[in-house]
Amino acid sequence: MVVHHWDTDGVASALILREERGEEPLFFPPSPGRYSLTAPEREELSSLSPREILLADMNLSQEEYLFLQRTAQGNFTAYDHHGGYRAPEGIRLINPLILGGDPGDALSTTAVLRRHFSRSEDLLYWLGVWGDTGFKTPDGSERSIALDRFLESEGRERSEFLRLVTLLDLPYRTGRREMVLLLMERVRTIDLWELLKEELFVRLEEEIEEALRSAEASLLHEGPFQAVFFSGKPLISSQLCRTLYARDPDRLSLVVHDRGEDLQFYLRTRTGPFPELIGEATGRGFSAGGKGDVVGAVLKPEEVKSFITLWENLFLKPLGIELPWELKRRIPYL
Ligand SMILES: [Mn+2]
Repeated sequence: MVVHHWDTDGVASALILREERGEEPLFFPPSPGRYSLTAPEREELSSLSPREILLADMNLSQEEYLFLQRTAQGNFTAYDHHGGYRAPEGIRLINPLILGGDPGDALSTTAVLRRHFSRSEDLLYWLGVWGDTGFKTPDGSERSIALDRFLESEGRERSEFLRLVTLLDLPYRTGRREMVLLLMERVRTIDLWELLKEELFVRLEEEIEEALRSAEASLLHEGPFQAVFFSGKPLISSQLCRTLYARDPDRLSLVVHDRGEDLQFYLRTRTGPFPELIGEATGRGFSAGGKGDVVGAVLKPEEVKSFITLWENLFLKPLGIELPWELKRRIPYL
């Protein structure tokens, strides 16, 4: 069984592990938007009695590592490239960032797997690397040129490759786990490049574009803010926030996604970074993070009020900004 992240790097990493084992695994991604397994997912996972479990592109809680280790009767290995956590005790973990390897091998989990299994820089490697780092890789850089060389050897255009990176990301963006599972079944039987012609993914592309359009239609300009408030399943907050920012980087770009059981908060500004806000928020037990000029948080309804107060005090006040009443009114659970 391969438990894997539901984004492009996670999907490509799961496919590398399938190749390396030379067997058909069960693919078991957690629900999109979640970085842990729900209680029913854990129950299902145990009931499948896997002989071996491989974890790709995710770091879990200590308790969850032990759960997977127990469920696989010790036949458990984790492959990852995220930093900022301790090596879980008694767990086989392959992660150069945690184990003091070369950070250059930690671009993506596909890069970690390439090194670990002595593989070539193939399509799966590049899909993971580009999924995680492509948006911040400048044209003309060494990595970008290496990608072009690879694509030339494959006889493919850069545009086809970029679309493939996006297609592997689409199923999770719908917010529906069954779509990720459908993708994993499809890629067992066809060549990855063939996905570009699959009807299903063209439909998903339209579904996500429609969700982006309708969310954007609610765009508000208030004071120094440009803000979007939306609800529903699609996981499009980070993309929306990046789009708003690109359009007008002088404004504070705010995206608030009411997901029913929780609220996703996204803020991107030229005046980031937000180390004080993120440090204080995580110190108080909020699920918050970010790097550079973006901060994100997933808040339970009962946490919204105290998180927004923290944000006003630690970030807005020092900049002399007051949260406009019209925006305050739109934040659910406040
Ligand atoms: Mn990754």
